[in-house]
Amino acid sequence: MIKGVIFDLDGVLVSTDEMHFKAWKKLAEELGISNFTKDDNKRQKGVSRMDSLEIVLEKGSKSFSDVEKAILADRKNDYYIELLRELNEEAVLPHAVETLNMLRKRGVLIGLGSVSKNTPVILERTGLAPFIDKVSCGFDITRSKPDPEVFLVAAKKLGLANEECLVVEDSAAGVVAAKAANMKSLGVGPENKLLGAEYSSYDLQSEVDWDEILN
Ligand code: B16
Ligand code: MG
Repeated sequence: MIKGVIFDLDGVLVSTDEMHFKAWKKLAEELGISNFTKDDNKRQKGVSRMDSLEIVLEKGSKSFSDVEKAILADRKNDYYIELLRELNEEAVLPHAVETLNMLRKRGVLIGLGSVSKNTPVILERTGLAPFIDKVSCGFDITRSKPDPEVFLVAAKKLGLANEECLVVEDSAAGVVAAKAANMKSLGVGPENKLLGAEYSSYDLQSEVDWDEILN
């Protein structure tokens, strides 16, 4: 029986994808990489900041030392943080609040499993913080999805066994991480059918039978 649901953040509860894209695109252009596209950005979903940088750099021809790469990743994050200043509750995705309320009413614990180090800021700015029982984010882990660490930490913080948790994800890396954590998953978003999750739906309600999933 499912006693806790662990939500990914970007692309599941909030829409920050466009902000990530704009920030990476700005950095890419400064590096002389003019062909960084939304398809490249799709591959960055659920992937760590440093691994996301590699996806940008592989489109160019210059090589950089580890120190230079760390500076570039910080620069992108500065651009992203600047864009996050505009973030508010309008960025919360359809059915997110309704679903979080429904789960809480049913006594299901709610976890957050995101590799983003901007998770606390995003939860505050969107007003989602009060809906979440326990947060596992980039500050709690050393390995990014597809490693299961972020979900294992979330289950531990919720006080639940791994198999008592369901993961909700919009990225293939996140679904692989859930499987590795011995958790079933619900894939959402435009690619939901392609993610390899046990359940799939465009959003958090339209094709989801929560009674079936939870029991
Ligand atoms: P940051 P998730 C991921 O969040 C994003 O999908 C991914 O695009 C980003 O690179 C990563 O967080 C790190 O985020 O640079 O803010 O620390 O999907 O795990 O919620
Ligand atoms: Mg995501």
